Amino acid sequence: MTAVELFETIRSVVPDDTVLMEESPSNIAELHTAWPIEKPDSFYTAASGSLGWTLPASVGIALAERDSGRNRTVVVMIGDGSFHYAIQGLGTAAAQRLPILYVVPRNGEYAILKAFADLEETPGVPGLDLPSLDFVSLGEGYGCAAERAETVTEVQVAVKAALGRSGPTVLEVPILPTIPPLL
Ligand SMILES: Cc1ncc(C[n+]2csc(CCOP(=O)(O)OP(=O)(O)O)c2C)c(N)n1
Ligand SMILES: [Mg+2]
Repeated sequence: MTAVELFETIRSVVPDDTVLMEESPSNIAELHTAWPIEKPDSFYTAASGSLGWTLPASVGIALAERDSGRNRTVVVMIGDGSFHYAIQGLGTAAAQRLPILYVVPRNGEYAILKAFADLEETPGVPGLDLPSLDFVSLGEGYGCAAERAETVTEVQVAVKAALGRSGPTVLEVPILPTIPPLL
């Protein structure tokens, strides 16, 4: 599945007033293609580009949705690298029974840093691959429901299941890795 296919599939299943959050650096263009932001207060990301904001921020936003009675669905697109910068927020989301859907577009790498390496003409930078990470185990370890989906149909089924839960879900989806041009 491509990143665009993944994002389009999720957009087609969740409610129209869903709050979208993002920390998936190499896929931002695909996300905005598949999921245009048309309403105020419906999209959140870190303006600074610093990793580790979105996951704990999603806990705050979901708490506010519940406390205000607005109860919009919160969906977080978070890269397989970015996932680890403030992962302990998953424990709070689980303890507070917050129905957040965390989607991990798993490309197996720090793709945006490979793009920077291309831009800087520095081939072979070490440490930019992320093999053998098990996001289902990580999610379950923090008390979340967790699934892995590989096809459009599997993603649709998994998202519908997540929407029916009272607590958080981690959904790992392998995607085709791409290195976006930065210029
Ligand atoms: C706190 C912090 N540390 C390091 C970085 C540098 N950095 C920017 S993007 C990135 C990798 C993100 O990887 P992933 O979430 O898998 O997204 P992908 O690029 O693969 O889409 C890193 C380490 C940063 N922005 N903030
Ligand atoms: Mg990645």
